[in-house]
Amino acid sequence: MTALPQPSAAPGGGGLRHPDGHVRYPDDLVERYCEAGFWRPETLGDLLRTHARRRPARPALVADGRVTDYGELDAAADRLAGRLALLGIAAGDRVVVQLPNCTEFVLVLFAFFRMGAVPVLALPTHRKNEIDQLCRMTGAVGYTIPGRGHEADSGFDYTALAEAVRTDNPGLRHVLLTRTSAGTSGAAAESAPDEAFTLLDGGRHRALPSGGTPPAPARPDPAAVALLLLSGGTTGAAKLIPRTHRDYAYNLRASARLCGLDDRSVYLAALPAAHNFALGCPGVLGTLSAGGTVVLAPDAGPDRAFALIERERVTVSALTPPLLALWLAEAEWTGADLSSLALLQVGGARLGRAAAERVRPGLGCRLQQVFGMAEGLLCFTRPEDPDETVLSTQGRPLSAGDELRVVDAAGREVRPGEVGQLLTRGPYTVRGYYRAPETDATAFTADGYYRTGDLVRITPTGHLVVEGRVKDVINRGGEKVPAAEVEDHLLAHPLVAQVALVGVPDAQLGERSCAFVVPRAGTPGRAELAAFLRARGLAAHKLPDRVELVAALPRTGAGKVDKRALAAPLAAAEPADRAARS
Ligand code: OOB
Repeated sequence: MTALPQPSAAPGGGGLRHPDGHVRYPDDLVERYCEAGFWRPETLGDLLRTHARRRPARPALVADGRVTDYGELDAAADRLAGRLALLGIAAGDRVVVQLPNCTEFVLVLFAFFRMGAVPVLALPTHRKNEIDQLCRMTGAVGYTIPGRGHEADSGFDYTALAEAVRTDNPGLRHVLLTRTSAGTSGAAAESAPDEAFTLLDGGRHRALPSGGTPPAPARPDPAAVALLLLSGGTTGAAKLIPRTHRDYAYNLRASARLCGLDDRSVYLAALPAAHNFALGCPGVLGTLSAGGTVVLAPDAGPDRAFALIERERVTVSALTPPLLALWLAEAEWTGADLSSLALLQVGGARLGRAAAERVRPGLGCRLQQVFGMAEGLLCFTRPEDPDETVLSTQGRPLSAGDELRVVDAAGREVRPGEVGQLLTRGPYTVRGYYRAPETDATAFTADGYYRTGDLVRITPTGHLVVEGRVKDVINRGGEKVPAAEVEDHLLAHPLVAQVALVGVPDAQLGERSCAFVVPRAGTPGRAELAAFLRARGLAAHKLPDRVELVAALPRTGAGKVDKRALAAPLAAAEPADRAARS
């Protein structure tokens, strides 16, 4: 958006790769981002320090009725970092973190940030296939999972998963479990927060080492990778997004400022906090950077969320469109007092106009549309925007340093207001994926723009409207399903000769997946194929919602499967804007 100089051409995604796996920003932009004040010499581990020093007794986290104040969280993160260092986890080591929204999630994140260890953020719904992939891609030395107390909540045995993952990933030296009591009220209050984890060791639980005073970990370089986020993806292979301390610190600080967060703000983390939206846009970390209070909800269902909003006087939260629909339905008859809620962010998938219009009358708060991606770029409608803009656009870029191009299929910039693929770069958008030079060659332009795969148009006021996408990803209510990944697994089924996974419009989720299968023999049905994928360790949201058997897959002139032709009859049966009208 700003008139920045065009950098010299280099091969696509061909920036210099740092030994820690991220592609560096070119020197001229580093200088510019520092001079503009976007980047500061700060680390994510620093983020709590000021508030902890000034007002240690202020509540930082509320989870399951238990309050952790700033002083306590700050000190516990240091102690936990020390104990993890004694265990042998070092700066630069990767550790997969798979935890629901709970105190321990935030605590272990800060411990890793301070040690310079790099959390790899898995979602609670990920299963063996996804976790194996994360371990392989990162060479993770550790894996953090919920202990039994949490299992009771989710009904899933993460301990068994961890044992299986460890068998297939010998480099995985440590499995950290939240303690049985942690995350549930009762006994949790009695144990210090840094006692929140135990080690899983040959089927037994062992305490973390605590002998002697652990050396204070050296403060990481603000330019180093702080965390790895999972990409929603534009192609088949899973990809990780390396976010550095200073770029992510800017991401969350600028988001918090835009949303007007301060030390009176109370943010309800209803979406998984491991997802960029709820983590740093401004989310959990942005709220803590502003000195506010984070309320952690184990799920986003309206029952629990409304009770928390009333009890904790929540002022701000974030949702995807399908969850908003549930909240709106519940709000019609709930007795809960939602009057503290001032702002509701909605993003992750396209929000229909009708649902957008119901937010203020239904929930009594302002709506903010958010169009974002874990790769970086965030667009927000602003509090001061006219209603029409908030209802009909997905916002405008967060930063004056964000550069956007909208291009046609040949890569040429379209005329203002026309629809094209969005390309972007800026002070918090990555220049390449983690250790993936081949993907980078197509996912980024020669001059470092990320090809979002989203089709957008830009209004005269600079707001974006998302019109569709060119990437082969199904957006299932905000959860992204990379079609090629699921197709590869389905092709392994003995009865499947060919397959194409296609998104079809759906009133609840915006989109659901349909697998068009050319059978080799027999009639493989939905239940059988879903069970097959589940057994291969795929997360539930990737299982096809529907299976259609066909004699052949239609092809485009170029010989590729014509997914549009496949989806058309199903789309006609379920008009695309029905979600908007529901
Ligand atoms: C968020 O992040 P991801 O990485 O799970 O997915 C990014 C993709 C975007 O490229 C776009 O295709 C889609 O999700 N998307 C939207 C949207 N917000 C995201 N499509 C239409 N309308 C929207 N408002 O989804 C994400 C990250 C940070 C904040 C919010 C969402």
